[in-house]
Amino acid sequence: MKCVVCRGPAVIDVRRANSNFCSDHFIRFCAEQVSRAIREFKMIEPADRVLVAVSGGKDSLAVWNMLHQAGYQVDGLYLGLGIEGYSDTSVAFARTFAQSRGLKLIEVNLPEEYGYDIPTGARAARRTPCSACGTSKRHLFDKAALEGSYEVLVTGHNLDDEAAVLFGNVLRWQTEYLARQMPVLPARPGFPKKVKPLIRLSERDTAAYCILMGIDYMVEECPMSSGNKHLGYKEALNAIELASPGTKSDFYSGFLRKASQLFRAAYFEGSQDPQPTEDLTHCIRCSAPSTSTLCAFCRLVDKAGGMVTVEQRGSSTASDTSSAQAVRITSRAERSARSTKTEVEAQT
Ligand code: Q46
Ligand code: ZN
Ligand code: ZN
Repeated sequence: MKCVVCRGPAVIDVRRANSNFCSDHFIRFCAEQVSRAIREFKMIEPADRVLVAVSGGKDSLAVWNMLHQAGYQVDGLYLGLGIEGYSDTSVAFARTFAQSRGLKLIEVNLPEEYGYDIPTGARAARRTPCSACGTSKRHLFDKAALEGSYEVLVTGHNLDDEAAVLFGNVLRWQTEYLARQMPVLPARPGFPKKVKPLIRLSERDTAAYCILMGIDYMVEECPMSSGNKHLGYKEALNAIELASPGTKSDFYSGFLRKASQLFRAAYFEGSQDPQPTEDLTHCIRCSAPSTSTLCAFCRLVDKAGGMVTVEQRGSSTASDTSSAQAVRITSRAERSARSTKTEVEAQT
């Protein structure tokens, strides 16, 4: 297997691009895909101050590293969810990455600052953990970006994530969600600009990128994710992709090029802003934009806050792995959306 660029030994095949790459050219390929997405969708201007939402996983650390290497001013934001056996470890990966590159990591801790963790808070509020988590993340990411005067909030959603969401929206013809599914949401009063620079890279790409760059990341998925329907959609799309490489990317990029504006036109009468603000008022407690007197986050805090006693949580050290010099990515990686790193076999 030879690199399509330099004819040296390849370490990874990217079947959707019908290409094999050596380590250097794969890293350049990833950087090019990110810069293409940024250019095409006008995601980030050179002078923008950028905040990346960091989970300690491969996608958020990869995008943070790529943006930093591309010369953007980019800080990280970690939200501690208080999930036992997960949050302590994931924050250690985020801290280790930030320290190793001299980057700023802002930390917000739900149990300490708002009195609930996701499992107990969700139970108290009679919500699913991911629903309570989503409300908390949206509110606290927006708040941190606005309070820090960042121009852009970046998330690490990749091609697999976006294709799975699209698949779910199409299966149920959730046309309003289809109208809103964009890799860029413009800034508007009370909300920062939000962008997804990894839409041209797969999970397998970001895992390989991290290993080749020596970035240690949290491999384990959040324990609350089991039963998440998007994991099923990812598996279905991976099966299709295995039989017909490139389908996933065509599905998502074709939607952006050919269909998304039709849904937006139907819902928002030609407006480029897929998040109309006219129905919004302000939360009387936190003044965030809201459709009701109290915003969804403040209602959640009312029900869930005070559910945990704050205890000092020890932070484990970032562990193990990846001093890998070369990697071989097996085709099994295409079959699994859940444990990509276990599918990347390090050749030490
Ligand atoms: S962190 Fe939060 Fe995810 Fe865990 S509780 Fe669900 S939404 S699965 S990306
Ligand atoms: Zn090469
Ligand atoms: Zn509020």
